[in-house]
Amino acid sequence: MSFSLPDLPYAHDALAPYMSKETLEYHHDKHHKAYVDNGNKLLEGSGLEGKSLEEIVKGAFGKNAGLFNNAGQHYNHLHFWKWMKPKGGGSIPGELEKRIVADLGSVEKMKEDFIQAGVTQFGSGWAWLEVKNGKIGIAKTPNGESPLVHGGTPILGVDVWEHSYYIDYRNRRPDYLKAFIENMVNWEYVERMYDEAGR
Ligand code: MN3
Repeated sequence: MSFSLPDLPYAHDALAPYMSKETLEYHHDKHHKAYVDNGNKLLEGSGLEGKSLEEIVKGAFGKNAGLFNNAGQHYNHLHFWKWMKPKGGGSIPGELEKRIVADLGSVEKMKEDFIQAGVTQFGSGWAWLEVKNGKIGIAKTPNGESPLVHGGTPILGVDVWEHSYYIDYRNRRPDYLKAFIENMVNWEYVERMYDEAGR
């Protein structure tokens, strides 16, 4: 396989005012494209050609840093665009909400802990809701890593690299994370990934 850049599933200005057209033009059209282009160059001759994206990410982790960084970020961003939608946030589908309450205490606690994970990820990285050992948990990872390479399956992730929020929020990462969880998340897509991760 080779990597390709998908179109955004909405217009560049569709997430405003929480995430601007300018941010999405840079973040999707330039940053994500660079991961795709560099990933394709580094995939050649890596021995992982022909594998699925998930297999490439796991296979390159700890062995081929250049390929891992670009393929990992390609995987993270493919889902990141779908984890958001216009008029997002709001209510969580019933079955998923029940599991969040059972595993994390309450929806409010989940939101607090998710934001805290993003705030405390020093430098670049991601904060996550993951399924690990059959339970929903909160995680954070540096750079292009994700729960995929730490024994979990991501079901929601937020990019806390400065390129994701600096145009709109400057240094106010907590405000960006609050807007993400309250106004941008596509919970139906989170539910789909949760279902695919197995119960
Ligand atoms: Mn990014």
